[in-house]
Amino acid sequence: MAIRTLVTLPDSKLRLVSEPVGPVTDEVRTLATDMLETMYDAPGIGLAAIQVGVPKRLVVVDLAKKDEERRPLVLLDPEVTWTSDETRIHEEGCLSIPDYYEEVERADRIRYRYRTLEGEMVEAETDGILATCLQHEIDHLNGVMFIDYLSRLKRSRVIKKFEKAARREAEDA
Ligand code: K2U
Ligand code: ZN
Repeated sequence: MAIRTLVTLPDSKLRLVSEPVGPVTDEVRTLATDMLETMYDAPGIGLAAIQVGVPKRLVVVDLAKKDEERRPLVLLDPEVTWTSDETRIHEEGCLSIPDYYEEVERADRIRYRYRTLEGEMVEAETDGILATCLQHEIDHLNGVMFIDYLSRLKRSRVIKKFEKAARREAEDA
């Protein structure tokens, strides 16, 4: 078990389109375990493998509150198969864009499909924060981040802010 380093803006790795997971090996199981540990430590309620630098279509989610029993979900090659016309607006953040939150409008309900670590195919429908989180995470697998839904001005400002911070860090190193 290990807490892995989070990839943050402006790292262009976050723009990669991740590859299908393929066979469930011990390496995949260890990655899923490490992703959950990294997510709980952050803390967050979701994490995509690219956020720890691995371009594989693997997502972990756990909506359990701090004082609740953990309910980890590991989704291999997840896909959104249907979205409702109705939308909801939710304030989003991202572990790869620390301390930046903006409202994003997404489908209120979704149907989604994924493979489990045990090799089963699961299809389900959800709404609310799980629907928001899964759309956010599956976007990450396609190199899309929530700032891509903002105005060009807001997006360029936040990217410039992180580019400036990265330059400063490189100069101080
Ligand atoms: O992908 C990530 O960076 C994980 C996000 C997932 C997430 C973003 C927006 C809305 C729901 C889930 C982290 O969990 S960021 C922390 C967070 C938690 C709840 C609401 C907003 C942000
Ligand atoms: Zn994110």
